[in-house]
Amino acid sequence: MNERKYKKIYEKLKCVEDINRISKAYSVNTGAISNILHQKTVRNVRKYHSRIVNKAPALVRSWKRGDTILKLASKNNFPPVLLASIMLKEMGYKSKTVVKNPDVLEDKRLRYELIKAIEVDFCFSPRAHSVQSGQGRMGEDLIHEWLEHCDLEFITESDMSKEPNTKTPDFLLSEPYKVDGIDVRWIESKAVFADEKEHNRYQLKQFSFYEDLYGPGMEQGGYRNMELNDFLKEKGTDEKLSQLIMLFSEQAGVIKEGFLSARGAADTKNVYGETQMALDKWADEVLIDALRESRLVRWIATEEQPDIIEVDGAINQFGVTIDPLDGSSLIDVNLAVGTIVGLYPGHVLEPGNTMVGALYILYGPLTTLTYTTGTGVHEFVMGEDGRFTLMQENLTIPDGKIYAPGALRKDYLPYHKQFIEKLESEGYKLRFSGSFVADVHQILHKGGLFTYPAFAGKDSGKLRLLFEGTPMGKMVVEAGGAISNGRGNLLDVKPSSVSDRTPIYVGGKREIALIESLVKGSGT
Ligand code: AFP
Repeated sequence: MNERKYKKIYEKLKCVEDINRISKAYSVNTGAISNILHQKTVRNVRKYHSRIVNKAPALVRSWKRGDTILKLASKNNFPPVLLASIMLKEMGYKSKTVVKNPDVLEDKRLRYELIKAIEVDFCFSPRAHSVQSGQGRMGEDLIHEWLEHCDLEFITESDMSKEPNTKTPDFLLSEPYKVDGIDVRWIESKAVFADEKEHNRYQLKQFSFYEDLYGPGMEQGGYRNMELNDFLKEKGTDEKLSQLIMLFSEQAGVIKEGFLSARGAADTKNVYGETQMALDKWADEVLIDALRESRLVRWIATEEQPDIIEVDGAINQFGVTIDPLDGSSLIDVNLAVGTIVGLYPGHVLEPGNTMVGALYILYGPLTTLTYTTGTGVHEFVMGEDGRFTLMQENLTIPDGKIYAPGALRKDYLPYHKQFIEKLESEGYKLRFSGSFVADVHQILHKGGLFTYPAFAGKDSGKLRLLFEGTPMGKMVVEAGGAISNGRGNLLDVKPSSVSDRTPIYVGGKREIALIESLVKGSGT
């Protein structure tokens, strides 16, 4: 982004509600825009802080006359939580304690208004603070990973803090490392990129000190990602749909808790006659209970249930399809598994192209949640606090050469054998884990194709249309790829029952066009 554009955006940005509009107007991603708003807010705080402190008695009087904290904050162009803290101090409260726990306030109005201020303040609320410290840690983890990846020797701040001097950068390199022609000796991670003035302040206060001690260094910032809830709001997502997506995100941690306890096979079979894994059943119960309790959906269909459940007293008409734990047979060998969810405006026995969204939660080295509601595919990572923050927005499937072929080669039908041999002749790399969700996640990030075809004796293949095919197909299509049953778009197929199986080809458009032409040419 050039300086002129940056300055224009900086000028125009007033509040969180502006982020989406300005992001569209300047085609700059929302993460960067919210970063600039954060910079501007910090700048305003520096500029007006002492004036607001001096005004504290007058602010408290206005509040007593009926002005709300939010109104006073917007009138003074000052972050609500900071303004509230200054007023609380003026009223004789220990502001830090009260802001951390507003329930200690006996004054109902003050308590209510403080909670409101905390909810909307995206910069100075305790939650914003925990998000930033989480992002700061994430940033340090990323640099740590990068330094190890580059095989560089370094010591961290915590190692250095054992030394007598007080100020230490996050990382000190044993040998200088050339970055843009400069011999970098230290790296500092900043959770949020600062604006020019703020940066000059760091320079004065911190970096010049490191430079004197260690020589040139580097600042790495900009991990300001949004939390799932904020991101959904900012994307203008339908509120009811957002609530539903948030509900699933909140179950991820609960399901993970079962990974250690619910191991091995259960003594029951599902509608397909397959032995259920204890974790399948655990995840299934967790999700159905949460959905029933919330009444956010009317219809629930899961891979572990024989029939579609209708929820009593549902407050919305949504229907959901769930594969509670895809690849559950891999749990015992500690490979990535996931939860797959399809979101329908009503009953679920409808073609995939009627869906209002889809998501999957992948339990791998990281726990990630990827969703679409028709405006791009966005990926979030679960932090230590169990919350999801943005990792990548607007995922698009790249051209790539990974193939994940299900079924046994001996059972391949002729057109499919031809197809696989063609991909292999073009140097596609085989990556098949046994977990559809994990394999398609890889394809979504690296390009190529996943297939579980029709095979000898099984015209409809193995995988489930409703619980596996359409939700992951919706994601891949939204990311610029395609899904097919070999004859046409799988999202056009209307299911006849929850147990429908289907041949699946999902991935890049080129690969899908190739298999569809081979099937057509085979005349079968
Ligand atoms: P489970 O959920 O029963 O482990 O099945 C996984 C799956 O449905 C899908 O995720 C895999 O791609 C496929 O089955 C693996 O099938 P094979 O075991 O026949 O390779």
